[in-house]
Amino acid sequence: MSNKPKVLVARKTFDDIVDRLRPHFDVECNEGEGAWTQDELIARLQGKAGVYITGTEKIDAKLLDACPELRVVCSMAVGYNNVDVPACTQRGVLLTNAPDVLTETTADFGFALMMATARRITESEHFLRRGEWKSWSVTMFAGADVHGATLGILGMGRIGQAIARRGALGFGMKVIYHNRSRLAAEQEAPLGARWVEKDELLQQADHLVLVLPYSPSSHHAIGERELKLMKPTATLTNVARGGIVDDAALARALKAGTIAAAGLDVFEGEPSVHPELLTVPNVVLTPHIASASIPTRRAMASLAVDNLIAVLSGGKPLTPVNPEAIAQAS
Ligand code: 8YV
Repeated sequence: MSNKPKVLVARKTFDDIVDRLRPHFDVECNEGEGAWTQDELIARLQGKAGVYITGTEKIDAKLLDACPELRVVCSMAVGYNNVDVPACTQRGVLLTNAPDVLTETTADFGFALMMATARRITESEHFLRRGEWKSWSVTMFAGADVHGATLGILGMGRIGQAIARRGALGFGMKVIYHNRSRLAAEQEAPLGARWVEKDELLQQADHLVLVLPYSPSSHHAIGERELKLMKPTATLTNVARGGIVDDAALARALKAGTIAAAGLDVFEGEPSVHPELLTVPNVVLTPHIASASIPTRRAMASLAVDNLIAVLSGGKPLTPVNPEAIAQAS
């Protein structure tokens, strides 16, 4: 029997990247396409020093208490609302995530989803596929312009700034944003970006894009009141997390024409989607794929693997979320 540390790869991922773990560790992998149940995850984590996860596995106090040998959790996602960070820190378990490597790809997708929503691309494609295109008319699927419009960004972190660059520099958009902290003047200036209060953002944006992390304080940051503040011609795009938008309120707003359209890559309770959202035509729906380009998914996986190797070989984590856990563990 080998005395290499044992690690678990909780979701099927790129074989050649997982193979980089094998010289260092005894590796057990989820070879199925889906996620394990929580009980199975806990059972498979027994005796493991490290685990590779995605943004979906739940790492909570119950799991940590059931897996006392676990020292490090390496996620291939940038968002970590699936992990109870204080519970990890208390138990000396280090969490690493995958920032930066997915910024540009996620921004590409956010911008594409916003454009598809504004220009009614999927709605018109469905119409065409149903064989309903019998004649052409001047106002057929006429939507909103993106170029020159006001781009509102809620959550101006790395991805928010990358979307702002696309809007300001590529499409001549006027950029306004709301974030807990303001960007430095030298970051705002090249984008012509202006910090505004959240209500002003909602009132002024022609296209509002959500890119803020999920936490109890951002739960339902966009609900009925906020949707009513938006322009009836405005679009809403969410590439952040389900739960930031009240999906039931959004479905009602889309039906009532409170806003023009929405583009959603994330949902409350995904992978199930609010049934009313499935019936409204003016919404573009995608299954949480904003970071899903092959090079980026490989970079995310690779960073998680590098973190596992670094930490369990006694080195420094590359992208720690709770570096204070290291002191707690020693
Ligand atoms: C992931 C994401 O694809 O990184 C994140 O936070 O939401 C996505 O890029 C997803 O979490 C699966 O890991």
